[in-house]
Amino acid sequence: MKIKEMMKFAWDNYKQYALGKNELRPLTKNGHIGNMFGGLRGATVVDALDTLYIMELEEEFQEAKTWVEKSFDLNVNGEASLFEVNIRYIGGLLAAYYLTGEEVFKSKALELGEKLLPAFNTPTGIPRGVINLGSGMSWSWGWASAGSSILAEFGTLHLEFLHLTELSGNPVFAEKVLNIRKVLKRVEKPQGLYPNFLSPVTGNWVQHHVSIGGLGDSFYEYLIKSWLMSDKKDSEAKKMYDDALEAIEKHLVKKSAGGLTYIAEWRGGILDHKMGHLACFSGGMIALGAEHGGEERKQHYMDLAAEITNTCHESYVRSDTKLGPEAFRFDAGTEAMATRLSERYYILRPEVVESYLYMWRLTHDVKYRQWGWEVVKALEKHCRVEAGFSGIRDVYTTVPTHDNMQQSFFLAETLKYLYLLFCEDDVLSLDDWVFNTEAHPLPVNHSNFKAKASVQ
Ligand code: DMJ
Repeated sequence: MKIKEMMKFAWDNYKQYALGKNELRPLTKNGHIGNMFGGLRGATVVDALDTLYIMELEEEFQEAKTWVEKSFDLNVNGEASLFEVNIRYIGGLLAAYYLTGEEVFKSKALELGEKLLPAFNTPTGIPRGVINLGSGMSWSWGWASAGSSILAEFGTLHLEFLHLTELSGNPVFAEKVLNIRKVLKRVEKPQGLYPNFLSPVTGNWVQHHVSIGGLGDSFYEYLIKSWLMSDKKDSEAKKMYDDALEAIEKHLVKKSAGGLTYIAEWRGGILDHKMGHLACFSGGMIALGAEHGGEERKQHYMDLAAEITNTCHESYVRSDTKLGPEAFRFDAGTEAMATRLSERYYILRPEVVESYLYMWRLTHDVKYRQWGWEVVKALEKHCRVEAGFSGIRDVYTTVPTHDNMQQSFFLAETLKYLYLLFCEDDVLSLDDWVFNTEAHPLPVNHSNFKAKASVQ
């Protein structure tokens, strides 16, 4: 199948030119380390493990596993993003463990999980965003206002941390994330909305910026997925999700003059009529949550999910490359297109195909497969280069302007979601698995669950 070939191509080039670095630079044919993972290496290896396994790229999976066994060093120093390490490394290792039953993935996940714990040593227990994995020192991002922590960062730990407790028998991981929820339940929500910046010292909001895109996004995703992962027992998470979505719909969901439904951003009560590529995951999330409401509610949310997914598809269709920009706007006569030069890029992000996958699984409307195939063709045409896949700087021109970066989430998410879109529903069934925000599958806590649950 075509998408399997794309994965093999992405992996082989990473292996040849960048194995042990974090990402491949496909134009210059070398590796990129970056500063998100605090000295950890091999982000692409760990992010790719489960995709290689699911696609039955056996030799390539063994190569990746051998690197984890022999070269993945956790005794590192440097500034790491708690969020990124959790979603990519812990998520990737946990998924690899659950799919294969191989102990090495479990022990690395647990060891790394321990190293993240000092970030929670704050007056409220809300973790800070940056941690030195060697010293355990932690601090807030310099760019986050007044030393605040970010909703999408501290709100995107729950799934992985519950599994760390489950696998280690150590309650500390679950305690940390349950405490985060307690703080969030207690704090007053303006109009029922959750702003993106919270002080880890006082537990109060620092700025009233609300977004279902960057800075907010996966917090909402983890609420509904916490409920699903608990086999629908965690009704507190479901209630928080339902209430949040209701507030979002009331205050943020809008329809453009041309009839496109979108989710705006909110700055202290003023709407910014912009939707980020990141926000396009929400079509899939709303559909996933809708599946489990009452009949009327369910139809309402399925319609909303379909409309948002359609809008995100429009942001792709209206570009010359048929790939969508980083952000698109609905103002001054613009509909679903970027208006600023700085928002025209596409960095191989997954959110739009992620929504196609959920919409396909939940409706079986063939248009979602067709839309996914449009993306496959566009990736091949505009992002495939001699030594891998690259992001592009401007989706509105077909003259190639590559950014020389093969993001690890392209292998973890974009290719995985595209592949699953063309598989039968029982390959990683949504009844048995939830995908973390980096598309790493974690098993639903059915009482009869065993590690190495079958993928089929
Ligand atoms: C990924 O690391 C995750 O999907 C995250 O939730 C958002 N950003 C990237 C992909 O765009």
